[in-house]
Amino acid sequence: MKNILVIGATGQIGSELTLELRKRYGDDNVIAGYIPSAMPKGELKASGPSAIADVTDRQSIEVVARQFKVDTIYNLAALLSVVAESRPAMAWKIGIDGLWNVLEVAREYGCAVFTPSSIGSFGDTTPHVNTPQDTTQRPRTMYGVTKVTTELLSDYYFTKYGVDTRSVRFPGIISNVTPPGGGTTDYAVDIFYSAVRGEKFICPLKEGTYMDMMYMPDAIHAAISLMEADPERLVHRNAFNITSMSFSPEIIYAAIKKHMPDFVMEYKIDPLKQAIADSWPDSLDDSCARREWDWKPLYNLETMTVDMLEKLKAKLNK
Ligand code: AKB
Repeated sequence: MKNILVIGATGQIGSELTLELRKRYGDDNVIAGYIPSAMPKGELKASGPSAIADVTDRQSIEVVARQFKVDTIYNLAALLSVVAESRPAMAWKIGIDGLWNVLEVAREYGCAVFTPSSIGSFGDTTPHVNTPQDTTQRPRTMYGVTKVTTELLSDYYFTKYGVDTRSVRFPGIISNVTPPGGGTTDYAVDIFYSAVRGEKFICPLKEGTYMDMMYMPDAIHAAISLMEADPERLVHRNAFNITSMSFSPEIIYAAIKKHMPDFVMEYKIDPLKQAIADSWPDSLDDSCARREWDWKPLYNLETMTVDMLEKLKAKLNK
C-alpha cells in the first residue's frame, strides 16, 4: 500500500491530484501537504489527512514523511512563469532549494519523487515544431532556469543515490476547478470563464501563438501513470515531453464560439507573456512517453471544450 504526500495540495494541480490519488490508494493514505497561507478546504480537507509541508522548511517535510511513513512524494510547489519573472529569488528558493529539501528527505526515507518540469524548460534556441525529447534547453526565464535545474537535480539524485525520481514536462493545463495563478498559458483557462460569464475576453497573446496544452484529467492521469510505470522500461526519467493538443488563441476562440456564437475576443498583447510564449515550443514530440510508459491523452480540443463549458456553467450557475 502506498503512503503519498502531495506538496502543494491546494494549488491548481495538487487540489485535483490529491482527490484522485485518494480514490485510487485510499483516503487515509494520501496526505494533503500545504503551507499555512493556503490551507485545504471543502472536500480536500474533509476527505483525508492534511499536514503542513513547506518545501522551504526541510524539517516540516521530514516530520510528515516520518509520521505517515511516506513512500511517494508529489512535489508541486513552484511559482509559475510570469510570477517567477517578478520574484526570481523566491522562484529559486521554492523551486530549487525546496526541491533539494524534498530530495534529501526522499533519500533518507526511501521515497519516490515526482516533480513536474514544463514546456518552460525550453527556450528560443530549441526547435519549436515537434520539439524532440532530447534537445537544446537554454531558457532565458527564471521559471525555465528552475525547470531545467529540476530535471538535472532529479536525474542526479537518481544516478547518484538511487532515488526514484520521475517527471513530465507539463504543457499549459486547463481546468475548471482551481484556477492557475501567474502562468503564460493561463489565458487558455481565463477564456472559458469569460465565455461562460458572458464577458468579452481580452487575449494577452497574439494570433498565431501556438503552445501545447492539456486538460486536467489527462495531466493527472499522466503524473499517476508515470509513477506507476515499470522502471525497467524507462530510458528517460526527468522529464518526459507530454502533450494533448497545440493551439493558438484564434483556434481556441473558434472552438468556444462554435458552442457560444455571441462570444467576443479582442487582443491586447502583454509583452512579457508574449516574449515567454514566443520562446516556448509550438508543439512537442511526446513519442518517448508513449513508448516508455504508454502515455496517451483522452481529450482533444473539441472534447475538452465541451466538458469545460458544461462544468463551468454548472459551477458558475449560468
Ligand atoms: C506557465 O504558463 O507558467 C505554466 C507552464 C506551461 O508551465 N502553465
